[in-house]
This record gives sequence, C-alpha cells and structure tokens, in this order.
Amino acid sequence: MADIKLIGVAASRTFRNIWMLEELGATYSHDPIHYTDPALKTPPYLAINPNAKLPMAVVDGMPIFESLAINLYLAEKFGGALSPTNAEERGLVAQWTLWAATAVEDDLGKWAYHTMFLPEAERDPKLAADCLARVQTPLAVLDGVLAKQAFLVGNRFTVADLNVACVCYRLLAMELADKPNLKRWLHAAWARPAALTARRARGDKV
Ligand SMILES: N[C@@H](CCC(=O)N[C@@H](CS)C(=O)NCC(=O)O)C(=O)O
Repeated sequence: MADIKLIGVAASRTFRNIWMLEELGATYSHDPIHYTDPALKTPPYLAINPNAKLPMAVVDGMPIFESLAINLYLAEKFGGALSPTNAEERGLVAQWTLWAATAVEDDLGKWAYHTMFLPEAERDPKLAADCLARVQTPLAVLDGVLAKQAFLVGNRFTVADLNVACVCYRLLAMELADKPNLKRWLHAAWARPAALTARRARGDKV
C-alpha cells in the first residue's frame, strides 16, 4: 500500500486532492495546516513545496506540489476508473487540466476574492465584474463541448472532469441559466460521494 501524506487545510485548493484521494479509495494521512501558518515557510514544508503554498503532498517519499498536478500524478500512479487509458486520453486530460488552470482559474479566483474573501474595504467591484465578464468566454466553450458529450474525455468521468470541476467550484453558487450543459455536468460531478466528502471537509453544508 502506498504511503500518502496530503498537506493543507481542506478550505484551500487541498480539497481538490481530497476529492481525488476519496475517488481512489486511498488511505492517506492529512496534515490540515492553514495557508497562513508561518510554519509553511520552515524547512520541513519548504522541502516539499519551496513556494510555501498549499496543497502539497508526499507520495511514497516523493514530494509534489500544484493541486491539479497532484491529481494527475495520483491518476498516473494508482490508475483506476478516473485515469486515462492511452496516449490520446492522456493528451486530452492534460489539455483540459491546463485549460482550466490558464483560461478559467485566475479570473474566477479574482472574482471570488473581490466579492467574498477580501475585507469589504479592499474589494474592487469593477475588477470582480471584469473578471466575471472575461471568464464567460471560456465557460461558453465548456458549455458548448458539454452540449455534445456528457464528459470531457472518453465518455466517462475522469480526472479531467474532476480537475476542471474543481477549478469551477465557485460556479456551483451561480445560476448559470445561459450555460445549462455546464450546469448539469458541474452539479453531477459535485454530487459524487467523493466530492461531497471533500466539500464537507471544507465545511460546506452538503
Ligand atoms: N497553483 C497552485 C496555487 C497554490 C496556492 O496559491 N495556494 C493557496 C491556498 S489555496 C496558498 O497556499 N496561499 C498562501 C499564499 O499564497 O501565501 C495550486 O493549484 O496548487
């Protein structure tokens, strides 16, 4: 059995890896250190992630960081139903994961910061509105793809769906009336038992 240590409070991007590990049925230890904890900048943690950010993990002695990369690595190392099965599927899983990280994550994250997380005095409503407007373009692309297929890769739920749904987590709270295919796919993904476990770990009432 593998030795897996996941590091990071669930109310951070670490919930992405909790979802993946729960999908795998993996046994793992969890260090729920908070992202504001100064200990992240001390040698034991910096040896795992020199960026001093969460999440990070150690899998059979190998340190790894970047939440979406950790999920790709877990899929590669442990296989199972969520893993790509050939080079073509691996290419598409990488495509969707990198697409989410580059086309969606930044704008959606900034929107969340400037509408929810920052103290009200520090929020920039114009920035939030601009980010929300800009992210509509890639989200419309996703909606269009999901109008034609139920899943992103290989006609089944894979780590591509998981990674993209993680990046789209904030959309769960949105109406998405003009993106019905995205809405159906997102809510189905987040209704999976492993996803609900990850959300409960964050403190979501689901
Ligand atoms: N692209 C990285 C982002 C890591 C990241 O920014 N993590 C946040 C928590 S969700 C963090 O550690 N923030 C603390 C800081 O930036 O000092 C990933 O997906 O793992």
